[in-house]
Amino acid sequence: MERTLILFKPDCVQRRLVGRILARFEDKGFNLVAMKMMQVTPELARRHYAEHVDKPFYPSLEAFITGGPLIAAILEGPEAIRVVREMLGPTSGLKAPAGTIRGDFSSSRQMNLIHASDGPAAAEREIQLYFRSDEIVSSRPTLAPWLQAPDEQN
Ligand code: FUP
Repeated sequence: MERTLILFKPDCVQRRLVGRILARFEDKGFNLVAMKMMQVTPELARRHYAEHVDKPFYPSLEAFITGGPLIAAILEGPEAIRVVREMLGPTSGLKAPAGTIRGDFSSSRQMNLIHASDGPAAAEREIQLYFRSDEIVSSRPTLAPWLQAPDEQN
């Protein structure tokens, strides 16, 4: 089982797409273990996007991500980090194939609706950035035996 951080970015909240996109993750069988609405501060934005702070597009990215409320959540499931990234599609909504979230709902590189951690190290770092440990629940969903066979679960 893996955990990954996702953000329903401000464009997703403003466009009222949170319910439809959350439904895709629920339909796939992911377990939602934390969720909250918040406003990202410039300081948190700089920590989250540390690898991009010096890039020319950063000021615009910071204005966007701090420009309205967003919803942060943690999804749990087998190979969650890779599977969620594949459900999002490539960064730009114009390049993302139909059937992916960005491909179906976004026509922008910046306003691409959802963030998801891109690897195990990022997931660990980003989960700690957005959630305290007492904000994360630990419950095994009763549906689990109907989502994977016992010999597939580790
Ligand atoms: P991703 O991992 O797909 O979210 O994308 P990146 O880590 O490469 O970029 C982080 C965010 O920066 C993206 F969500 C979109 C934004 N971005 C721009 O706004 N302009 C660019 O040229 C590249 C990325």
